Amino acid sequence: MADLRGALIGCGFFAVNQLHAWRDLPGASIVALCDRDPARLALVGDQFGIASRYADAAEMLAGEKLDFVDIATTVPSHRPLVELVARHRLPVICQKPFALSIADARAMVAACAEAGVPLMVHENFRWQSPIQAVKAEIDGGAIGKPFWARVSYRSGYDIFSGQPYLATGERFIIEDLGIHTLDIARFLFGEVRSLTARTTRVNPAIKGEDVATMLLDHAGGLTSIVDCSYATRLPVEPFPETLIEIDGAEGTLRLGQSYRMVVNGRDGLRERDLSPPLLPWATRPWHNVQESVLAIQRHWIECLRGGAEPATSGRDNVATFALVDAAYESARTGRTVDMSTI
Ligand code: NAD
Ligand code: 89V
Repeated sequence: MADLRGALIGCGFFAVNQLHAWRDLPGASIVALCDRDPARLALVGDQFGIASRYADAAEMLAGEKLDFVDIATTVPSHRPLVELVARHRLPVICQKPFALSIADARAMVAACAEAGVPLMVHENFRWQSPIQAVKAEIDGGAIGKPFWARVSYRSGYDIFSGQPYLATGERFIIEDLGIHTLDIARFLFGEVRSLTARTTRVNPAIKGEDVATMLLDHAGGLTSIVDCSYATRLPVEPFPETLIEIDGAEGTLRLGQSYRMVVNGRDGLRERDLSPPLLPWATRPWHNVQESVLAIQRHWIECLRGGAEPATSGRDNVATFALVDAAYESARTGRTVDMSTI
């Protein structure tokens, strides 16, 4: 079967990971690149040996024969680009954060539904192998029915040198990072009925909040805490690990620092090292995130070939995006937000 022909829009900091993963995956190839910054276009095009290069996405879509488009730009361009691709009736992947607003997120889902094309949000954190292993333990009943959980990401890593735009937005940690950990909470514990959040900014050099603590009431009765910080100086820097604690009716599960999982459950006490593999092109400490890029892109190829809806489809991601919106609203008003109002 011939490779699916993909085009990538946005050749910035993170897109390089996506291009490495596309190069490693059988079944799809990136045949054209687009970036409005000629220097990035030339650098990345040369690095990956991709000769078809465009400064304008509309020109690329008019000039290339494609099977899908991968959008790796920052959020302001997501809606216009997704809608442009939908007008060309092509399947589309869009990086997180999906949208500037929930209205934009819903509009992109509607545009792709009307065009009859799949839309996946590149929400990769749930695809990290340690998170998948935690999900398998829960689903396998290792600790019985979970009733309490914590999804925690606390770091002092300088994220701003690689992604300077993160220092300038009104919204920072919930929109950029909390969106991943809220998605993990949905993935592991199901949909959310209500949410309460508190935020603060510790780093005076940035505009948005860099600490957030969120309390989630899940529809199944479980309560979870989702907390994140880029102002936390630990003796051993855990970036970019998500730590997880789950209490179940028949035991407990802990995913601790350095990817150590301890399950004290139905089958007694078990400890596993869930360190992700270091892919040939990966660099520590990003290798955990980089492995999840490979996994989500493999999933996309399987879904396109099999006609299945991706796990993090646009439709699915609207529910994660709603949690982000609810968190900002709760932090602003001091009130608990009923998710049916978002
Ligand atoms: P970046 O600024 O380094 O790169 C974005 C690139 O897109 C730039 O080269 C820019 O010139 C180009 N671009 C923007 N609008 C364009 C348009 N309309 N047409 C053509 N090119 C355009 O940003 P980044 O750090 O690579 O982040 C990109 C996205 O990836 C963000 O949404 C970010 O949140 C996300 N991201 C995701 C992860 C993850 O783990 N999923 C990690 C890091 C970043
Ligand atoms: O997803 C992101 O945009 C990254 C990271 C997870 C490291 O915060 O900035």
